[in-house]
Amino acid sequence: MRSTQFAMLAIFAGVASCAQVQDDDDMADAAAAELNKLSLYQPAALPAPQTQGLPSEYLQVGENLLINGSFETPVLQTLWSDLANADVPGWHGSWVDETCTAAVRLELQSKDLYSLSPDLNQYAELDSENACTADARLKLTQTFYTQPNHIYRLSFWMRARDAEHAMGLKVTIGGAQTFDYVPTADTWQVVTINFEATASTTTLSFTDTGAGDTYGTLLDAVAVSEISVNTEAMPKPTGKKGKRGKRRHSFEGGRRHKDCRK
Ligand SMILES: [Ca+2]
Ligand SMILES: [Ca+2]
Repeated sequence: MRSTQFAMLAIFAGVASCAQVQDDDDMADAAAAELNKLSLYQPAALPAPQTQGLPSEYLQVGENLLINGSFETPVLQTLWSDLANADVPGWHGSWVDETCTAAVRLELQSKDLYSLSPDLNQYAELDSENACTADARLKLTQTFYTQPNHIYRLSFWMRARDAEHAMGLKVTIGGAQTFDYVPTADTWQVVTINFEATASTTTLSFTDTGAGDTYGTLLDAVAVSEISVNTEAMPKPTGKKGKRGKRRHSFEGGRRHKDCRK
């Protein structure tokens, strides 16, 4: 009997403690529900410059975490240029042909070269020049800081340089999530992918998977932004004190917050 009473007390204490956690965590629960409205790893493609909307008025997209995502640096003095890695801030290129020991060249083009109306003035082509062979396809990567369990949005513009050559683009996020595309030559498309970070840094990569023939996939306007919850704009939980409502945060624990269910 005594042991039963002890067990009952322990259960009651556990429930009370759990209730307290939930009580303190009401706003986080509400924020979690907003973030859970997002579909992860389900790419959407729209004609540029349209971007996919957010499923809740309480969700907001933060600043772009990438450097030189629109390939506007350096400013080209010619209609196109093959540049060393060191001359293109933010990005690191490597040859798809890993046996090629020639110095990697990243190709940037001006909007005036083919009048393709990119984002701002310049964009990248992922099948470059000056490789060991005609296969000058590139893998472009950039690594940025993230918070595990927080939700981010990747968006980028893609287009095929022409319709006569075989085109392909592979996108990876954090090395684990991979998406394959066949860009078309008639228009820029904006691809949007929501993802959940799993580490304190995340690496993004774009690899040309078409034919290795110096006619490649065009890439522009790459952005990664955290999607957070504007809890200040949300209705406050009833019967609580006024200490709630952290501003512009992705509540502690990210999308999958802890709860008390067994
Ligand atoms: Ca650009
Ligand atoms: Ca090609």
